[in-house]
Amino acid sequence: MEFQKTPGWLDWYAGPSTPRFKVPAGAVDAHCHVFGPGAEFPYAAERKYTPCDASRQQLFALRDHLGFARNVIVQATCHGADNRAMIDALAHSDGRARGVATVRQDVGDAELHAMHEAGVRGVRFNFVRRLVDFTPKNQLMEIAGRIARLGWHVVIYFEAIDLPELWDFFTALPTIIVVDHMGRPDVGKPVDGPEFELFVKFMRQHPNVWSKVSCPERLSVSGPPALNGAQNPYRDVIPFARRIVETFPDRVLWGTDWPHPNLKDHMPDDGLLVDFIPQIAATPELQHKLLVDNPMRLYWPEKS
Ligand code: 0GY
Repeated sequence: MEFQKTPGWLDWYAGPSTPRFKVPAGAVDAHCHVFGPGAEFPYAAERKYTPCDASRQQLFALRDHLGFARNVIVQATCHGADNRAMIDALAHSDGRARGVATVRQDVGDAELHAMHEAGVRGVRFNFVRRLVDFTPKNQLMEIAGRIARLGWHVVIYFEAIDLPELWDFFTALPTIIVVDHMGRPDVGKPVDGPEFELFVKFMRQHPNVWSKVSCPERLSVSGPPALNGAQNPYRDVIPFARRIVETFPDRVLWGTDWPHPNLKDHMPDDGLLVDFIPQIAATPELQHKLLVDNPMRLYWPEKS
């Protein structure tokens, strides 16, 4: 099947630099996606964007280039609840990838068990309006109850401004909760201002809440060096990510977010994203927790 990319869509960066920062042995890229290829795994009818293809082979080549050992592949909204591309990637990873799926309320127990066998360890609930039509919360809560029995967790994606309204639902979830991209703070606001304080409180009051300190390229207002000559790429995101890493060192994860859906201004060099890590996790100990200990405890507990 032929798919026409969404206008303005940028392809992922094909020649990433070799990072100067060497990630620790066994490091996990805990947030990345596969897109199609559309001819083999068609994009979902209900999608809000049509991406460029980004195959498992290309993802695994990037993993090796950047020095990572493992991936956590998160179902992207362009595939809806059809998890075949993600599961195919898990099946071809030699056990080096685990997955986070999107499921509907009518998913069967046999299907959930098959996904578990394939390496799925979580479901993603998405509350970002430009990406999905919302699933009613009672349906999500029922899904959460079922996947809790498999020992899975829930990954949540939302904008900072929506946290107050979603708070009661999130805090009632019966599993570990992993927040994508620190709940998308507005980094133009102060790191100790009321909006980000609410997110810190969310993590402080609820020890089952983890956060990905990922996506500086998505959150940054200052942008990368090529755009504005800044010394520090994405420097405005650093205080936010650093605060979360230093306050909750045992509940943070990091990922490239390759192939970077929906970026229209610039496409990050994944090598530079890896070089960003020491700015948000300043010591070898913090880096090891972020890149190895924490993701292994959550996704490969049998090996950690
Ligand atoms: C991300 C972010 C985005 C998209 C998706 O599943 C998706 O389509 O997650 C976004 O557009 O902010 O984490 O990949």
